[in-house]
Amino acid sequence: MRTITRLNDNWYFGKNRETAGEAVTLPHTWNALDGQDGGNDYYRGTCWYRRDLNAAKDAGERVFLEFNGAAHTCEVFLNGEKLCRHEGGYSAFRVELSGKLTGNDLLEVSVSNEDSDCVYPQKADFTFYGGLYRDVNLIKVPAEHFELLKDGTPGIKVTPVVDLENKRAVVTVETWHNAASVDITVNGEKKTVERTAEFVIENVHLWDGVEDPYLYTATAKLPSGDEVSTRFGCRVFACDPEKGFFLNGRSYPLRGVSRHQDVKGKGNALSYEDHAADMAVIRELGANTLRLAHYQHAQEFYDLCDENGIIVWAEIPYITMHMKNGRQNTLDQMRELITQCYNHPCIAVWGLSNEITAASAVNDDLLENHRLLNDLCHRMDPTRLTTMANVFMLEIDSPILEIPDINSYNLYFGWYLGELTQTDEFFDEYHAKYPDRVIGFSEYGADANPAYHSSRPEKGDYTEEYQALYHEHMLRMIEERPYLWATHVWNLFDFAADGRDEGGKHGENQKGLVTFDRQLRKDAFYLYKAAWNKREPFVHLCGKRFLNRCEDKTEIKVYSNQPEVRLYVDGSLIGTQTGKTVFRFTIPLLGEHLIRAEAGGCEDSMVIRRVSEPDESYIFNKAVASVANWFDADEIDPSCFSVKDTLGEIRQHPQAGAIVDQMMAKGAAERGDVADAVKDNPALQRMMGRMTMLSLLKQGGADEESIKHLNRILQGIKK
Ligand code: GCB
Repeated sequence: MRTITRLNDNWYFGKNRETAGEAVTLPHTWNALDGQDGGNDYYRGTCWYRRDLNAAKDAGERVFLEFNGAAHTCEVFLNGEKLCRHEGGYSAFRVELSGKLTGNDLLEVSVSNEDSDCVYPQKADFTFYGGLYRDVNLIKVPAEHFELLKDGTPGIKVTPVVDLENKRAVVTVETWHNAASVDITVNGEKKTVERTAEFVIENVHLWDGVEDPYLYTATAKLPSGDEVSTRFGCRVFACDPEKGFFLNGRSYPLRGVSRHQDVKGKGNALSYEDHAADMAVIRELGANTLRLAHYQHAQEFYDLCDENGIIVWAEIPYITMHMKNGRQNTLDQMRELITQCYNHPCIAVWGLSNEITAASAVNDDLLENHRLLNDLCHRMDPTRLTTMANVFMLEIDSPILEIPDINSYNLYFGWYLGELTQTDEFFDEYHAKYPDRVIGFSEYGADANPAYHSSRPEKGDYTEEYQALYHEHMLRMIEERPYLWATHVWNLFDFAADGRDEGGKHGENQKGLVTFDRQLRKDAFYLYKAAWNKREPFVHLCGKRFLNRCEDKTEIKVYSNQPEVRLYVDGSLIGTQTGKTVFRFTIPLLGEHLIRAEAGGCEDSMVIRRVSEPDESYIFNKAVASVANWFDADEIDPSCFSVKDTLGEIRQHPQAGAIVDQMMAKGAAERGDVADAVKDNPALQRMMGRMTMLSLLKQGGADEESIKHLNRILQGIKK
C-alpha cells in the first residue's frame, strides 16, 4: 500500500532559520503582495519554513517527502541534517527520510529566490515569486515500490503509437521499481512483466482535442501492493510547413493564448480551484491551445488540459539571457519537465527557450546549449517535436533557427515598435524564404488598462480600444496565413511583473485579455471568443466602459460568433448587418442612449452618452494624446518633410537625413547599451526605417515641444 499525506498545514515561516515563527499554510509565497506592486523591489532572498513531523513508520516501510514547487532553490533539513538541495522553482522533487525518522522530528526547509548565476530564470518580464507554493506530501511505500527519486518520476511512462488507418494503438508501458515483477493493466487487459509491457488497443478511442479528449488509464501494481497509475491519450500530432498543425490526420490550426501561473493577491500560490477557474475561462474563449509560459506549470493544470483537450506548448525558463554557468540547470529543468509531464496527452511540443537572444549574442556556447537541450528532448521523447520562441530582432537566417524541429517568433509590431502590418510582412518574408520550415507566432499582444478609452485609439495609449484594434488586425493576419502552426496571444490574463510601472498600474503586465484578478474580460477577449467559440452563441457590445463620449457620431462595435447582428438605439432598430466576428455601426450621439445588440437569440446592452468635454479619466498618457491631437489639427505641407514621414523616407534626403541622424545619435549616446544593440542590429534598423518619425519620437519618450521643433525644421525642407 502507498499512503500520501498532504503536509500543507502547521508550517512556520520566516526570513531567518531561528525566527521562522509566522504560522502559514501551503501553498505559500512571500511575494504575493510585494511581487505585484511595482518598483522591482520585492524580497529576493532565502526564507525558512519549519514544521514538526510526527510520522510513525511501520517496519520495512520507506518514507519520502515530495515538494511540488519550491521556488527557486531549496534545501531540506531533518533534525538539523541537510538531506538535499534542488535547483529550479517549477518542477517537483522528492527526498527520502527512511532510517532518519524518530517519530518526533523537526523539518526545516530553506527556499531562496535570490540572484544566481546558474539557476534560471534570472532576467524576465515576470515576478520570480519565492516560496513553497505547491503542495508538500509525505509518501509512504512498502520496501518494494516504484521509483520516486529520479527527477521526480511518476514511476510509469506510457507511449501510445497510433495507426490511424487501422484505428489501432500500440501502447508501451514502462515502469521503474525494485520488485521482481509488476502487473500492468491497460483497457481491462492485465500483463505480468519485469518492467515493460506492450498493449494493442483495437478500435481505439482517440484523444481528439477539444471535441473529444478521451483518456485511458494505465495502472501498475507490485506484489507488495504499491501501485501507480496514469492517464494517457491516443493521438497523432504532425506539422506541415504549408498547412500548419494536424491532429489525428486532419488540419487543426492551433489558435490560443499563453498563461502565467499567478493571480492578483495570491501570487503563484494557487489552489486547484484557481487552476480550474482559469481553465473555464480558456474554454469560454474557445482556444484550442495554450502556451504554458515560461516554465513547468502545476501537474493539476496539465491534467485540466488533458481533460479539456487543450494542446500545450510546455517549456523551461531558459529565458532572455543566456548564462555561461547555467547550462547544467537548463538540462536539469528539461529532464525534470519531460520526466514529470511525459504522460500528458495534451503536450505537443517541448520549448527549448524564450527570447534567449534578447540579451545575449548568438555565440558557440549558446548554440551548444540549445543543441544539447534539443538532443536531450529527442532522446527522452522521440514522439514530440521541439520548438523555441524567438525574439523579433533575431535575424531569420540565424543558425539557431536550425536547431529545433519547428520554430516560432514573438512579434510585437504595432505595440513596442513598428506598425501592425509589419507582422504580416515578417511572416510573408520568412515563409517565402524558408517554405520548408514550420513557423508559428508564439507571442503577440498590446497592453490595455480597462479604465482608458479613446475613439481614436493609437499605439501606446493603453486603451481597451487600441488593444481590440490590435487584435482585430492580428486575427485577420492569422486567418490569412494558415501555414502558422500555432498562434498564442500574450497573454490570457494580466500578470505580475514587479519591474513594470506603466499604463496606470504598478507591477503589472496588462497584455491580458482578462484582468489580473480575473474579474473583468476586456473587449479583445470577446473578439477571440467570437472567432473561436463555436459552441455557445453570443453577442458582445464593445466600449461598455467608454460611457462618456465627446463626439457627434460614435462607432458601436459588436463582436459575435453569429452571422447577423441587429442594433437598436433607444428601442428602435437602426441597422442589421451580416458578416463575421466584427460588426461596425455608426450612430449619431445626441444625449444618453440605450444601445442593444441582438444576434442568434442573444442580446447585450449598454448605455453611452454625449459629453461636451473629453473625459480626462480615460486618458493615460496626456502628453502623447495632446501631441496626436495637435498633429491632426495642424496643417502639414505634404510637399515638405514632416514627422509624419518614415525614418527611411527622411534618411533618403541628405539634409533631412543628417538632421534626424544627428538627433538620434544624441539620444543614443544618452541611452548606452540598448542603443548599441539597436545600432548593430540590421533587422531592427530596417524596422525602424519603416516607422514614422512621430511614432519613433513618442516611443523614445520625446516631449511635445521637441517633436514640434523637429517638425518645424523638417517642414522647411522640400521633398
Ligand atoms: C516577451 C516575453 C514575455 C513578456 C512579453 C511582453 O517577448 O517573452 O515574457 O512578458 O514579451 O509583454 O513584453
